[in-house]
Amino acid sequence: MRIGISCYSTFGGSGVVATEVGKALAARGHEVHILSPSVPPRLVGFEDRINFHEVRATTYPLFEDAPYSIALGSKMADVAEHHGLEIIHAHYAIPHAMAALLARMAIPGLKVVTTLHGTDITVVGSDPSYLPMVKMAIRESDGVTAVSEYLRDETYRTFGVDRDIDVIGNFVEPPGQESPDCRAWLAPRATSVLTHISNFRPVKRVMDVLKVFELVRREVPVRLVMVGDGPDRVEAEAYCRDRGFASEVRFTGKQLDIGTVLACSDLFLLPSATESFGLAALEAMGHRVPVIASRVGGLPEVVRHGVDGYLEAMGDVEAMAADAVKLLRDDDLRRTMGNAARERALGTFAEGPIVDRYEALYRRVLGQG
Ligand code: GMT
Repeated sequence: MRIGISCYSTFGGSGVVATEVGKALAARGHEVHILSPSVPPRLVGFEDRINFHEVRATTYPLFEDAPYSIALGSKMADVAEHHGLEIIHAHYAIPHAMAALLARMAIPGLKVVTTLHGTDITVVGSDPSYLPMVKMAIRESDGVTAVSEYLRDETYRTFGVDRDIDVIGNFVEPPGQESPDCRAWLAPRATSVLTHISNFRPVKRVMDVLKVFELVRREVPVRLVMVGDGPDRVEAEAYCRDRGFASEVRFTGKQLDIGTVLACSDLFLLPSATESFGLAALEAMGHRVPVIASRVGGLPEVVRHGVDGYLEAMGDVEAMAADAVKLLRDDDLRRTMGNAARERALGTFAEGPIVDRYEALYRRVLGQG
């Protein structure tokens, strides 16, 4: 098949999933064209059958903002026409699904598959300034997927659409051979390492990560690694300085090599306000790192409480800290949970069967399945 994949190139789960699906499809012999404002972080290496198209919205003095959605729709139509695309797979509804529907109007026969990732439904999509168009995009796409049952149900509840939505979860590949050298400088003198990875947006509740750490450090020697960047980083760094533990927290900024960080981590913290799936948690699990997270959204579909880690009420930093202390004091329990987490991540959320499901969906919308 010839497939166009549209996604954001910022660090974030939807761009990661889109790129990894594209790479997996290309490895299976399909021709893949990725359309994005810049090269997505996971699109590294030079591989056969995978092509990148940069989308740029030209400005003009009359425009208050450059119309990115129109530029994206035009690029999709152009690539579809000249490379014979059969499908556009839009990752994150806004604006990729709407742009794909415009391209479908321009290129008869082109099919549109939309994958809903989370905030495109739960935060941004339900905002009245976007809701009617998100609803239309869900209704009019030839195929729609959601990354968890929670997100599918939220979509039905919020938009009241009457159509099938396939649940196809996120996936991980078995980790490579990361060298765990970083433990020597991240956690000198046999201290443990807590890790958080996110885009530091309010929905991630990074201040809760720090509050958990603050409680844990009173009980056990520990360091915290904060990977990523975003609007709440400044406040988070200031908090560490004000509370006198800045030297124990490492803010790495955005990192491509999260595998090495996870290979040096003992526990992963994800106390989000909402999370449709929690790809970062799944990646930690793939590295045998137990997860302590909030019991929200799709996280219970990924992390089994008491098996792969612990789920606590959102904002309950005391319970999360108690879980962390328990696990850091009990190497056997931590190892048992880490092994269970890895088995689940690489079993239930293995790449192969999940890419099979996307492939089957493409064939279905093309009338081949
Ligand atoms: O807001 C974010 O966390 C980024 C967002 C994205 O679109 O990149 O992540 C969402 O999609 C990921 C991949 O499907 C999911 O694993 C995340 O849980 C989801 N984020 C939220 O629902 C907050």
